Amino acid sequence: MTTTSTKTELQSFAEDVRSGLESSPKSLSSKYFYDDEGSRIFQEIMKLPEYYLTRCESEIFQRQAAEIYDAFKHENASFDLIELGPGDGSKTALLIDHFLKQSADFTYVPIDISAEALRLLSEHFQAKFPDLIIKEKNGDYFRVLETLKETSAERTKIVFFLGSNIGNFRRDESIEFFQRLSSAMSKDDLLFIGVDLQKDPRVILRAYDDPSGVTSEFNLNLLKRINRELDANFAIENFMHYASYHPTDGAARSYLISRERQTVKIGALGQSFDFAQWEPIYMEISQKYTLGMLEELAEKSGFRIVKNFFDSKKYYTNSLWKAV
Ligand code: AVJ
Repeated sequence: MTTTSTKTELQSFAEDVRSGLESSPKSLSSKYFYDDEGSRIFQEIMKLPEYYLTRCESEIFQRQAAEIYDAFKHENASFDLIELGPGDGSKTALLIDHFLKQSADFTYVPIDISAEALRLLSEHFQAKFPDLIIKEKNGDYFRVLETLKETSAERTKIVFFLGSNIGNFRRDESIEFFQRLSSAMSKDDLLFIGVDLQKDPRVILRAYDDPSGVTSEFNLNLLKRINRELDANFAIENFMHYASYHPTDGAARSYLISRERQTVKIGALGQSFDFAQWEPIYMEISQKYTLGMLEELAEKSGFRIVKNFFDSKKYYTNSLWKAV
């Protein structure tokens, strides 16, 4: 969640930008949205009245913490709560607060690729919950899970992947992601994911096309990041945010559209890229699921659904899966 720092990180960023802009249609990977500024703008998005996802997940945790805890401890009295990409951890904090009040025997293990984000989260959580045992792990999700599988095999693991982050994967990518997770987990370990459900298409579209322009800023920020980190000259005002939702495949997608014919130079690649007028750059997918799709996804990737928790509008689900 910080500025790309090491040589290899910068190189893979450059490589990904190159292959994206050489593709047809052009694309950029949404995983690069979250530099410091991008993370700040995402916090703004979560406060938008149109962006219902965060509020739905918080409502589920606020109202159903007891039921969630029952489902967790039904499996095992003591556990490791492992969170993939915790962000600011504000939603997880709602559950942790309840678990501690129930004197639950658990350790909180946040995993993040950014050491700085992890440090801030741990400090904040330790101050907020003095009794919480925190063992933060810096690194790649799968590598960390593999080591945990060896070093603490006897502990039941409950892996959290919240905030509809799974929505940023294509269908095939999400199956691959969960298959890798299940092979890094032991039988009877649990997975707890946040998933945005299909609903009134207009409600979904508005969440990615807010009139205040915050989502537009979020997308354009990636061009600014490329300018800064890869020595490029994108003229930001020459691109505009465009969001779509397709009810037939349940996918919200966002694009940056080139308002005019233009050429952009990327110094770090020693390369220029031509844009036709109205040519799109495909930026992000935010997949929305049906319960049927979710069941199929669980089954194909080595899990079965134990229980789904819903918000009052049934816009969103936190789904508890067991590795089989
Ligand atoms: C962080 C992936 C859940 O897709 O809803 C929000 C990112 N993009 N608005 C989402 C996002 C535009 C968000 N996730």
